[in-house]
Amino acid sequence: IASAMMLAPASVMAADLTIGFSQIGSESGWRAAETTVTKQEAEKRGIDLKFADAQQKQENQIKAIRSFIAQDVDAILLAPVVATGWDEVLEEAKDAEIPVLLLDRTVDASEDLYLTAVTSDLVHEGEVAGKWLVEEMAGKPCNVVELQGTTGSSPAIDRKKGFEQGIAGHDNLKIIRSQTGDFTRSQGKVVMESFLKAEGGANICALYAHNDDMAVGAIQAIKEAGLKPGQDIKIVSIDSVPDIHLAMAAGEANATIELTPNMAGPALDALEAYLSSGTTPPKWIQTESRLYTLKDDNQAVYEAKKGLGY
Ligand code: GYE
Repeated sequence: IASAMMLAPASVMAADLTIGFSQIGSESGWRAAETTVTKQEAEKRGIDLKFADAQQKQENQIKAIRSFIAQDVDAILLAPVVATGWDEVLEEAKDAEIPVLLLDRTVDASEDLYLTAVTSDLVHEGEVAGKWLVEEMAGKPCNVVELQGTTGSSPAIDRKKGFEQGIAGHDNLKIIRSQTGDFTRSQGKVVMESFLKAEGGANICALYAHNDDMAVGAIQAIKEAGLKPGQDIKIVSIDSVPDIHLAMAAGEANATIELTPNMAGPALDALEAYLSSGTTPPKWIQTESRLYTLKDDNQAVYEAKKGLGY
């Protein structure tokens, strides 16, 4: 990194920058919003952004990174679909002296292989969800089903861990089923249908979904089973996309934890400081999370968010 710093011209203006962005895909409304916002943030800075959509496949992300290296871009933004398998290609970027910045997910790789990671505290998000359910159930017995995010992704690992921490010590809450819905509405619906079939709706008291899109799919399944989402089955999820606030305004979901889609703003600010004045950013730039419940004006939140590219 030091050598890259020496090589960076004293005053690298954003207008000169060409940046490669390896995006996972568009599995959720939140992901679509992140793409929209990232393009806006690059535009604002006069950055030439090369965008690559991996359709959820790590091998496509690795190919995209290699292509960016071949093009000798100034930096690479990477939202890593899963946490493992990045060492080799990140070494290649390092050898090419191209800084890599991680967005919204982390990797199990040595910290010297990326400049910084801009993410929320994914464990904390799960913990907030768990603590909300503890308070909501107030000691009453509650069988919980869990829709996990993409297997092997840092949010799926950390949000599961955080939720378990949040409910620890409250034996009235029991996770009776837990399976991946791959962060999508369609899979969220299919897996929730299988939970309802296996357990019977009467035996399920709450759903914890690692993102709102799976919760929205599950709401459909709960309705088709003749049950009332938000009442017969309490629902807590994460992202705070517009449609979950629409569901909450209708009383069909109960809580969501906001994840900002603007990871690129802080990332590009850190990159510019690094390239222009050699300021090395912290390895983790944490974005804030906030809980929304039925106490909030969810219709107003929906109206405010619906135009932001979700
Ligand atoms: O919660 C989900 C998207 O990586 C934290 O990825 C992000 C997650 C987000 O599919 O909607």
